Amino acid sequence: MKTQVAIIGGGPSGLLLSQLLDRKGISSIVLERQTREHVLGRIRAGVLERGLVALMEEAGCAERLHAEGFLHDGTLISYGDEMFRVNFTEHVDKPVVVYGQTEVTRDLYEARDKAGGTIIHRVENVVIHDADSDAPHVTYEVDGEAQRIDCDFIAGCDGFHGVSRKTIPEDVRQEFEKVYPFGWLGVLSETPPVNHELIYANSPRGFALCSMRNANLSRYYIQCSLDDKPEDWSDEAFWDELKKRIPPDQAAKLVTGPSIEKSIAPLRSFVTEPMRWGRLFLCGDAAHIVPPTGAKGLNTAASDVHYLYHALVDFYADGSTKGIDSYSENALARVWKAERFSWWFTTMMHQFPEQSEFDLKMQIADLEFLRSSAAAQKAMAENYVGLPY
Ligand code: RFL
Ligand code: PHB
Repeated sequence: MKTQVAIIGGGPSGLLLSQLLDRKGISSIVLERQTREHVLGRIRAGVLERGLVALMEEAGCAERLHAEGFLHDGTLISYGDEMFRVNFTEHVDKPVVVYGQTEVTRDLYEARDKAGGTIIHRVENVVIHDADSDAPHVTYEVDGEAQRIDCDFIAGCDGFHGVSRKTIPEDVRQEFEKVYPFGWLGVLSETPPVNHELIYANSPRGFALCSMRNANLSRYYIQCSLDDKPEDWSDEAFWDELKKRIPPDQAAKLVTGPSIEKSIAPLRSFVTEPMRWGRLFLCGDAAHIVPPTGAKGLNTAASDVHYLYHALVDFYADGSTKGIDSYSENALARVWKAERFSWWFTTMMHQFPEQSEFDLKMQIADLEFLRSSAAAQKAMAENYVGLPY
């Protein structure tokens, strides 16, 4: 087979890139290891920056997002007996949209189907060849049969555990990592959200987050031990613990119910440099991971897609390699700022096992400053709604 861009990974980055390229007449083939049902069964991000919404609009996939997504123009932060609000629209005149990654992915799959796009599921043993030449190709197996795609470029959109990043030779690749000593236990339940805005809670018992998907679908998280297993936590134990970590007036109105999904995610900050090697470009979680506290993972994946999409469109329009040559630098400049924000917010909101009394005082001082300073709130709002591309 032949295509212009071979895309490895059919998560949100890969699908969005494929759909955007198609609308500019650039062909692509998406290779995905899992079934579509598996990809759509993963419950992940919930908060979309304006930049991602704009890309979905450009991709022709934003109709349902606009009809069903919720505009949030602020968020709540609690600690001790305090709860305060950071107002996004007042400080930076931009809201975020609460709309699940699952729905973003579903909308993109539908658009690719409608356009007759090629997405090959259940691929195995994907190998990238000659990415540092002018004629790269990808081999893989599907149903035990060997296949080959010849292409101009390869987009590595295959997440943290994919093959693309590891294709870049070790003497070229640099990795930067911080692993946090805790995870997030997440529960999805068909109950009305406790508040119409998200609540990020710093409690002496550990972090908690109250989020949502729609008027009758709530998403809650609590900080947990890395040794915990989802099955160790009964629904009752989860709700009891959540109530102890959020302000009492919110706990009193929390509607509980059976969980329809329960999972644990470890927290990590990770960046690989460079994000380009020859004709291979890394996008999204394949190149970087953030702890979910700042809601930046999917949004940073989207900014990578933006830079790569424009670089490829320029290349196919007039042979310009300017965008391609600056892809890694442009993408990384924004990635590192998202890393900084996610690390800062995570550090301020969680309990760390080795935390000293001094560290605790610093957390409270950071929170007090954020509560009382318009400048600090503006900086938080600017980062949360998304830095410009
Ligand atoms: P994905 O979604 O991991 O997709 C990669 C795809 O590649 C496939 N794959 C392969 N395919 C072919 N061959 C191989 N060898 C392959 N290896 C892997 C995989 O099956 C998969 O389908 O990466 P992508 O597209 O870069 O998207 C990144 C986002 O999924 C991720 O950053 C976010 O979910 C992070 N995240 C959040 N981001 C936000 O912006 N806002 C949020 O509110 C937010 N909340 C979250 C989150 C992530 C979470 N978890 C579970 C880590 C909340 C949580 C709990
Ligand atoms: C979510 O709704 O899943 C969510 C929201 C905000 C975050 C992380 C996750 O910071």
